[in-house]
Amino acid sequence: MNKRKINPAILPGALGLLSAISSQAAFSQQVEKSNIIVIYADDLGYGDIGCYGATRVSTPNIDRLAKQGIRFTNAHCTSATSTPSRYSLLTGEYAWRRKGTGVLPGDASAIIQPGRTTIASVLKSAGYRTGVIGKWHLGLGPQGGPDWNGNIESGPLDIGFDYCFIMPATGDRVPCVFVENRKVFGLDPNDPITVSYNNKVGDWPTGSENPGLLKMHPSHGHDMTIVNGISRIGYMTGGRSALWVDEDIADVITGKAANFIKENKDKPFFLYFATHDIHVPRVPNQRFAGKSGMGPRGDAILEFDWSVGEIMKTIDYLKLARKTIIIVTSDNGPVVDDGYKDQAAELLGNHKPAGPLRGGKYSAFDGGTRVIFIVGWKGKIKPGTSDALISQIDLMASFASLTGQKLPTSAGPDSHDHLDVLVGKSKTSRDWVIEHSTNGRLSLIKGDWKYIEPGPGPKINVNTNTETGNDPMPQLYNLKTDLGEKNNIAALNHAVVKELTDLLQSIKSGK
Ligand code: NG6
Ligand code: CA
Repeated sequence: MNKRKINPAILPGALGLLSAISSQAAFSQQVEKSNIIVIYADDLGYGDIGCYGATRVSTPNIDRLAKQGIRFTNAHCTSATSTPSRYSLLTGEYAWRRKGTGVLPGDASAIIQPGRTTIASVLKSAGYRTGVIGKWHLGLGPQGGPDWNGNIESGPLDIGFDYCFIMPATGDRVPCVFVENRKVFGLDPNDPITVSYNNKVGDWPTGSENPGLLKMHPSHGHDMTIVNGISRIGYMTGGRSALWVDEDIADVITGKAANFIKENKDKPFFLYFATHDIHVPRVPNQRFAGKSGMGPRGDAILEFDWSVGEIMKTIDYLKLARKTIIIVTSDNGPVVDDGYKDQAAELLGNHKPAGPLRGGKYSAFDGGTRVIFIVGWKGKIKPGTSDALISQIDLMASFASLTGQKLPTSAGPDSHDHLDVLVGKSKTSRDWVIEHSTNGRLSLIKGDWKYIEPGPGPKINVNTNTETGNDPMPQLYNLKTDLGEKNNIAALNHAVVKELTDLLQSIKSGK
């Protein structure tokens, strides 16, 4: 694969300019000035967006970005849940190579160690101002977890981000507070925070003991401490002045993201904007509540689209569009009932969150890990659709390439430079991608083939009603003729199964 090369063959609209630039260094300086924004949705499905086929919910802002840019149809996150996908995105290493990279509790310690090379540190060393705003879910603090009432060490600021405003884990996990740089945002020191995932702390009511206090009831799990009328995973007490208001999360983090852009409008910047939408609990602002006709899940999609629109508006207002690459994608596939009774299943109608794909979040089928992926760069890339096989894990090496940098030898071991594919100059991309399901199963896509490793595990996740893709037998699908992975043809294609099993083995062993 084309690793870490600097590719001057981008920017079709700027070819005249580029031909005048003789040296690689001069080229790097030109492109170095391009800002990068990665908007990372949570649990947004391949079929949840207008330009990917949704009709019951409208997403005009994302659709507009797609019209101005490239809409990828064969793009993949690395894992079917949040923490491992985010770990891979930031480090360029498959999470399944490391223990302890599954879905983390809200009091977990950092799983990316201070000083490690990340997508942010790479861009920082290219002179970018780097920020992360929104969902983190990669742990904070040294072993033992973060000091919520003091300085929060081992966080984004220690792995290349200049600024952070984050939710430590997920909306459904305590503590329900934001962290800005090293402090809990808005914390009153006289009301310190205590968090536990093992036993009840303090005297705040819980969902299991006090269901009458709930404005949204759990369908499975999520019955511990109640915050804002919603019971969560984990127990907390204290920090009243710092608690987020679920209805305002999108407004708050989108506002912070817009501010970050404004403050850094004169420098190159990298913004990793990880929305809480459309993860549970889905509690959109009243501007969106009831507007989709599909209940809170559909309303959260409207809210997500609004957030994307605000970012685009800010960029346009500052006249930065030709200088800013905006990527919109998701950390994993869709789920309908993920633990709260929010009518997502009842009001779905004919909407298909995963579009034509089988399975969803948690699953080894493509619904878990084939995601929307749009690259916008006004005036700089030729709008269109690309069916090139791409993976989020390549963003790190591709951005290194964009900024004329070489990754240190041990950094981003699984990340490859496919900048030319991202900007539509080429469709010759990865030969294969790896997908990782919640129970640890790996799948390999190569060309039209998809192979899913055999192994134990239930076929249906009974809580979420998701098809897991688990099977004691090897599975092989031809995605060209069978995108919905309905016909397992492993038994008819032993040679292909053998080839893919061997390839998977060699990738696992790092060859
Ligand atoms: C699961 C939660 C689910 C969600 C998921 C993580 C229960 C019963 N389910 O354990 O609601 O929080 O973890 O989602 O607790 S992710 O998108 O952050 O990976
Ligand atoms: Ca997720």
